[in-house]
Amino acid sequence: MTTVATSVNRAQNQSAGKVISWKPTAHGITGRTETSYFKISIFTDTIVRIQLSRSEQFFSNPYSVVQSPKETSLKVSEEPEILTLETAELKIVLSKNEWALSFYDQHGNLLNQDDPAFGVSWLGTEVTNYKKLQPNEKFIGLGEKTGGIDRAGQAFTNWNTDYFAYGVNDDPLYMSIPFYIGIHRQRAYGIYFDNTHKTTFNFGASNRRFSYFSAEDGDMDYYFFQGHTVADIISGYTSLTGKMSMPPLWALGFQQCRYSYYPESEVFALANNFRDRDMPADVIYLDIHHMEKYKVFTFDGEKFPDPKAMIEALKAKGFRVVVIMDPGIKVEKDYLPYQEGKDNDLFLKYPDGETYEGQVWPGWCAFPDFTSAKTRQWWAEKMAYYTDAGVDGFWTDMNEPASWGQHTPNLINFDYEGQQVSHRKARNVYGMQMARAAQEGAFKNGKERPFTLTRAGFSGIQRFAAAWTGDNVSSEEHMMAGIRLVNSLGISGVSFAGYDVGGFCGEASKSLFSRWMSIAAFSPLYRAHSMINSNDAEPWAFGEEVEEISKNYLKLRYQMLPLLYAAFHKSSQDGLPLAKSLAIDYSFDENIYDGRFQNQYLFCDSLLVAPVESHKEITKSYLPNGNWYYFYNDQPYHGGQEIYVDTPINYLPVFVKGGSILPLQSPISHTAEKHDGILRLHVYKGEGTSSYLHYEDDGLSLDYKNGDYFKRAIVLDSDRQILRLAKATGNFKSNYDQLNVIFHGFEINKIKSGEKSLPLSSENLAFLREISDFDPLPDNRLPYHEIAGLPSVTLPHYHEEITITFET
Ligand code: NBV
Repeated sequence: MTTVATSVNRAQNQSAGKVISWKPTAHGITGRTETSYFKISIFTDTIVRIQLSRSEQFFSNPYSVVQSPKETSLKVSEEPEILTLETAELKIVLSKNEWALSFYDQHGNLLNQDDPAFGVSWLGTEVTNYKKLQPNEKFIGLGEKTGGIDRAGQAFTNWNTDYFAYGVNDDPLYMSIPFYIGIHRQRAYGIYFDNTHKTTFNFGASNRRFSYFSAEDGDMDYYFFQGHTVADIISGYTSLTGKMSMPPLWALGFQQCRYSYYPESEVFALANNFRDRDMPADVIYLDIHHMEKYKVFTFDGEKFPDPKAMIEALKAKGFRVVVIMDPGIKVEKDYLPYQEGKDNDLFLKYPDGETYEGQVWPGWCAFPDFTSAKTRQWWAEKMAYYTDAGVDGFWTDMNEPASWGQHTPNLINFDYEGQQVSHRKARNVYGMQMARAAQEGAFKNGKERPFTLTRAGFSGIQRFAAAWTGDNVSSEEHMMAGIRLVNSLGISGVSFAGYDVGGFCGEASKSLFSRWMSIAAFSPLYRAHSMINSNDAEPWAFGEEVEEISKNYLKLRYQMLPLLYAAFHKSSQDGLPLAKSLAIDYSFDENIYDGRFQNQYLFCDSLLVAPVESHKEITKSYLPNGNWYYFYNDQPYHGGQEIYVDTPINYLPVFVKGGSILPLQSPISHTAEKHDGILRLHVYKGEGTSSYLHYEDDGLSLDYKNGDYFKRAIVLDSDRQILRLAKATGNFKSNYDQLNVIFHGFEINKIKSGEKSLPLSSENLAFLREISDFDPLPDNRLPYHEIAGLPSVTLPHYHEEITITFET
């Protein structure tokens, strides 16, 4: 390996300099500049990888990218001052006098441009790419980052950090995703910086010349995405770094956690409470007290004398159990996992070969090197201890990795798939590799889909686990911040995400808890959690009114399961999130970035959720272009305007997008319970045609991969008044046998299926049950709970191909 630029002045900025030579490669070009080696590789017509290194050998991250370059129609041409690489959708111009790239779309519109003087530069080992700030450029994404949705004017660090009770503007948190999208002049582009060191992203903080991304060390190695829409760019990023697989259906239900439920009798009491109170739930968590002295792969024999029997009994009540796993392995001579780790060389080590030890819950611990395949396999095998006992889900905590003192020494060695690197390069991927091991271990239980939840992660984590936003606080601002964190994770490939409902640290007030329960009913992951030594925080612990409100939204969540499940399926295919920041579909609408509206999001593409603090009784919401219906009473609104909405504590503002097809079912108390067999299709009048892809499978096994699913397009033509349910594909028999179509916004006198007239009925509908005893609504406000006289029709055979026409 040779290194260029031996006379580097490490105290001063040194740019890549002039392009000295270049030659074509199979997918692009490679060459040298005055101070570095470079490679440009075309992955697809819209995705290109840029690499610059000061050594002849390029370093890469083996963990995140799962796609390799495809055949494209690349054309390379040279002029005296520039080199041009062109695909069907992207033009890249390299200035040869001083390495600087400009990216254009196929129409010649400028998307992104290096700072002409600094382009790619080094300062010591630190490598940076400076990009010219574009007029009114907005920046979204970057995963689990606090702050507003537009990140312009701010800077962020990626360094996975255990941050108890973080502030709503603090940085960095637990997970690093160095991917962002820039938006300007009605256009967007994406950049994924594939460097796992500590990185900084500056979107015009403390300067007005450039944005930049830099890494403490390693190569400049980034992917550039061109797309017609922000959604295209996210799909591009998730085709590069992978998509989540279908989770088990039960993971979409309500999940109850606490630090910690024990002993066994308390866990049973919890389960019984949910069932006795008729509050739907699917998951109970066992936090660190389930272990003996916090030792992973143990159960405390006193607290949990027979875990297998307990889990079986919980399953009989429709509950799945998730256990926590921390990476630290207690240093204890006779503790088998410790011995095995030592004997088989599975732990992180100092460069002199001594095992690295840090302090966590069990005391002094050794840390499995999850960046080694051997260690991951061992860990996955050890998990048989849990899966044999019937545990279905795994929660990887403290995997930044966290330890007392919060300063893992940088010289610790990590295998990093044989690259042998230091903590500086490996920290950010450690948590993701622990989640990967956990997923492997969960898979070993046989035929069921695993559910894994992780705190730390890096780009690509969506392939291995769902994510939650760590130790948040019981406050209004945290409730709102959590929404933005989840939406930002969604922009960055992580669709399955959530926050601790009620707040982990502190005590939620009654109203805060109520509101949080209702907002999170519209979060991909619906999980409540609270800290040790805090008040009880189950949905019935705050009194009757909160219980009623929680029950309402829990029931609604379970009614929405067909919608949610189809949305998970869609996301597993196109990589777009379920909780969609409005910046995805309404990227060029300035209003959505307004601080007052930036927490709003689209859920499952049809529902506009407008979260509001719990103490507010009225709020302003912004409806983007289109037509909308207030969810609870069908009041129609034109989009493109700000509106006032009443926000009594029992109603979270939600609007249905015109043209939506919302599939709902009868409420059930857990996902394995039978519903009434009727699929209720709510169709909302919009403009032109709109469609929805209905998806079902057994919700549990991997058989869907072999064609055991039921999938069909449902298309609504609002102008011609036709609803078509296409022939289903797949071998799975639908879970529903009857179809009930409910029409919103249409005036209908006659309905026909083919030539046959169908009996039209009129329905009075409530999405939430009436909370009659409290009636917190002031007298002058409408009770929203009833929508009267909606036309509806029932068909006996849901699975058939159906065309319905309706006449006014
Ligand atoms: O395992 C205890 C907690 C857990 O409940 C929480 O969700 C994690 O984020 N864990 C952190 C460790 C200690 C927190 C003070």
